[in-house]
Amino acid sequence: MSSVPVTYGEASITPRGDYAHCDADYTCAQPWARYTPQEHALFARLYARQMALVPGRACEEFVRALPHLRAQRGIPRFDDINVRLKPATGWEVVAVPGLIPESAFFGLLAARRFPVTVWLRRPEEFDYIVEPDLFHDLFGHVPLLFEPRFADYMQAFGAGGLKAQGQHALQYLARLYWYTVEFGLIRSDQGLRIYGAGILSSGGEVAHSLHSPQARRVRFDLPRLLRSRYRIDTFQATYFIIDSFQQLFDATAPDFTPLYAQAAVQPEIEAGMLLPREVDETVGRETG
Ligand code: HBI
Ligand code: FE
Repeated sequence: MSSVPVTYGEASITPRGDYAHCDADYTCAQPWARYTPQEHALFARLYARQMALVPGRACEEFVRALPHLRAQRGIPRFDDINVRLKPATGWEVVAVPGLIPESAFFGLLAARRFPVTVWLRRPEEFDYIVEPDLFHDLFGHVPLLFEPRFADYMQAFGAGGLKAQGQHALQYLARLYWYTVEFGLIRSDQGLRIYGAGILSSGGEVAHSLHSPQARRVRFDLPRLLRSRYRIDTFQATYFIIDSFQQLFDATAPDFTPLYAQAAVQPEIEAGMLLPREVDETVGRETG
């Protein structure tokens, strides 16, 4: 299988990784025995950095599920995580060489199979990497697959992606994925909390997402979100806040076709912009 350029966000990336040995569905074996002590140590350093940041900022469901990864001391075996994940929500972690074409990606999600990249970033990429690597996928995405409602949303998102026709729909679904699964915030009794994997796996964006006065934080509104552009190479300028994972799951229930048609005839909204009369939810709200 050759590595084909994959759209990731609004960019097209020729992914890193060895695609020569993956199956037709892009899954491959996790080369666990080949990870070096240096890679295990780098993974553990990334884990420790995030563990100093996420308590009190990540949603409770994420923090509660983290121990299931058993990843404090180094790279876990995906099969070992699946022993706990499968009974919890029917999901399993599968290994992939890296970014895969949308159709394959949606197909895996629809089957409750979450693709986790097998390669880990280099030490010099400790602070920032554009492409999703093993740490981003495993630490950022897998804990919330233990949360039943969110797990159902991820499966519904995959099924929706398989139904989506044509590029425009994929562009809108990419925005939905970006502004929820990757960079979503959620309201809690203690204030705003993070559930987006792109934030939770980032050294700098955890604080930025909750506290930066440069960012806009608006309530989740699907038609508005589908018009919202984003950047993949900077901290986000706009964050969407959901009230609950149930709200997110319910949003995927209706047929999206009219939503795509509506978004296609309305102007796009640049990242960081507010619509007239749109409230920035951060103002005056305890975001600690
Ligand atoms: N492939 N392995 C992998 N991981 C992703 O997060 C991913 C992908 N392919 C496409 C993609 N994400 C995005 O374009 C989604 O919005 C579909
Ligand atoms: Fe991701």
